[in-house]
Amino acid sequence: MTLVTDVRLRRVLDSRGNPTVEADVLTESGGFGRAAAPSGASTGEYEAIERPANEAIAAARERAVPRLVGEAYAGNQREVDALLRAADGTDDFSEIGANSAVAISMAAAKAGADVLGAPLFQHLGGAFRGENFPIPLGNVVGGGEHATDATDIQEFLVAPVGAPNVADAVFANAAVHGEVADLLEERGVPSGKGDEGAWAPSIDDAEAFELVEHAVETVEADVGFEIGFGLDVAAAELYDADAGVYEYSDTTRDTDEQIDYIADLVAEYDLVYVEDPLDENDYEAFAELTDRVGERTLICGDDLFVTNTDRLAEGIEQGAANSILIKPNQIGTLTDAFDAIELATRNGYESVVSHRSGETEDTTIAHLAVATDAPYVKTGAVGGERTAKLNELIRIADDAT
Ligand code: 2PG
Ligand code: MG
Repeated sequence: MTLVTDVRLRRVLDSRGNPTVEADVLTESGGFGRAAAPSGASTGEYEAIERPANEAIAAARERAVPRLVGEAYAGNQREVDALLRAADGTDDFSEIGANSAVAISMAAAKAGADVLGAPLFQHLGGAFRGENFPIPLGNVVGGGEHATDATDIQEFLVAPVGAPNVADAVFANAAVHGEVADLLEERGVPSGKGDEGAWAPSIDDAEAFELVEHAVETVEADVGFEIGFGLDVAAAELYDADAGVYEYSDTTRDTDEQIDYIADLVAEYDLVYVEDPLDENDYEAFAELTDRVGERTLICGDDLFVTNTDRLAEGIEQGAANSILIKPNQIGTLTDAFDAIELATRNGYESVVSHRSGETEDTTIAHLAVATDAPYVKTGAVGGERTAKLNELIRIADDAT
């Protein structure tokens, strides 16, 4: 029933206005799945390779599509993904492009779910999930590679840890985003938005901390539940490897100073989540920071692990971080993403499922987060390509009860 009968690939727009790969997978019994690849800006050095959309499509049509059509079963995800790997023949999907690979992989999963008449999260293993729902991490202020002339720290995230349900959590994040806008207006600070819809004012990190803390307190008082504070430092983008220092607009910090700085921020703002606080090659510094603050917060590896089991295994060995960011396009297939989640879980690491800064209306990550019982899902606070995922989470929760 789930035998793949056609794979169609096309270029569609992503949220930055760039072309990305969309895949349709059709099956024998009329099953249909459609998915599109997201795209990063602050990409990790060790990510699978994204090729220009037209090249990735041409290469996948030549190498992968003939191996799948009439051969693979969309309901058998491991088979589909193994065929994609075999068709590509490299470790990093540099032949067919990780963008073609991930679009086909996710579209096959959706086609498999369609044949079963089940929602994607159930097909992906969510039938036994508990009452938990992933808490959305909402990016409310940001800069780094996602906006010019804004904060050094890439993302100031809010995490409504006390929300009684997913809808209240989603609306709380949007309310903090709105409150930040009011505060900026009161202070006469003009602001556009960055790639993920977060405010990107020309302020320094210290002011951003104060602003977000203030906005969180106001919304907390209003909604009556706890809202935590988190960061994606994206420190690899700040790190100057030759000089061995992290370059901030107003100062530089060597590795020990960076560790102290982050540990102090964790204490001062009671941070519940800190992503990529250190350079992507520095397992040792990650281990030291995790040792210091890992009991009280999640130290998450994004550029450090790039959803890659080899890199995660190294991190586990060294005690670097205590959670991993899961982005299927960093590694190329859903199977690889699941393997990373499984390895993480077996070793007591939490898995946080994430969007990219360049996104489409695709909702796969919302289902992946629910299916794998992720404690957090990082997918912005506002903006159509972000609300696509957030609203899907609300629908999933609604359908499941
Ligand atoms: C990140 C992501 C998403 P990008 O660093 O975590 O927020 O950004 O997709 O640009 O890598
Ligand atoms: Mg990141």
